Amino acid sequence: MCVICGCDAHAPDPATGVLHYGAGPAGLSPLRAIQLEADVLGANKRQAARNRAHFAAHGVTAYNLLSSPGSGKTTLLCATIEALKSRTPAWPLAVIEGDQQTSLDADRIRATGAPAIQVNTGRGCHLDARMVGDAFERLDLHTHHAHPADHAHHDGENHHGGQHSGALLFIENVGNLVCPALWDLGEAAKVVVLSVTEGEDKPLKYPDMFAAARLMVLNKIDLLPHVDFDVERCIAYARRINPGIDVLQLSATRGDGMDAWIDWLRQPVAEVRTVAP
Ligand SMILES: Nc1nc2c(ncn2[C@@H]2O[C@H](COP(=O)(O)OP(=O)(O)OP(=O)(O)O)[C@@H](O)[C@H]2O)c(=O)[nH]1
Ligand SMILES: [Mg+2]
Repeated sequence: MCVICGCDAHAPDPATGVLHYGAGPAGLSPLRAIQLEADVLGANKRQAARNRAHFAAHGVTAYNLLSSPGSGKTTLLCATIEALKSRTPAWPLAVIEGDQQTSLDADRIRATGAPAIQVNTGRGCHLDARMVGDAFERLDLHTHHAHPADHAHHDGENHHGGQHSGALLFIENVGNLVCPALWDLGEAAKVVVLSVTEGEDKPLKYPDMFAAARLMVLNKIDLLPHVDFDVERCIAYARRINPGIDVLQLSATRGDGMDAWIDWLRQPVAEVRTVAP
């Protein structure tokens, strides 16, 4: 359970009878939100800032992949690693895998030949910045040396002719469409993966996640003929929550949309933009 889920006082809506727990935008009462902002999330933000500076110093761009359990994050990462193998110049990359238990996902990543560190959160429902900082120190990517221009690149001043030039760190968060949205890990951007078996209403029902994400990957589009899922309506819902969100339609298993995804990853970091949680 997340300590900032705000499962305290509630008030029924007199018109609808719906019980609302927490009054703040993240489901917190204002007092509780202020207290936690000052300690738990405040400490996390400071560590996230250290991670961000650390990544920049090593020429690393980090992406935080988020979704409900089973949307296809690990499958997408494995397919991405395979797709990048044929691209030149080679792009150093590594993965930090977050799950409550097991090393199954890190094992799947390592089977591709890419380095992966598994973080088990136990009863925790999200990765925090300290976990990611600790894991990053154990990766060879940590010894990757930034191109002299990469610092300017991260400041948005140098795009190396429009192509990304550093190393890539993928952080696969714990499968959970709620709590991980609130935790800055020092990433360049959050990427939310939504699969077409989950229903097109998810951006409206879990708005914090879609508000925090820079990109929505609509995965498992190979299943569209078999499910009742309105792609255009889903995209409209996502843009109602976050008008600037990018959207890519993809099948991690069949390969549809992979080129556009790789292009998105290779775009200049300044264009990815950091979205404050
Ligand atoms: N049909 C189809 N199945 C997919 C696709 N991507 C993933 N899957 C399947 O969806 C299931 C879950 O995929 P994972 O990659 O383990 O999902 P995940 O988001 O990493 O799951 P957690 O780490 O448990 O949150 C597996 O059976 C995958 O084979 C896709 O594009 N199409
Ligand atoms: Mg996974």
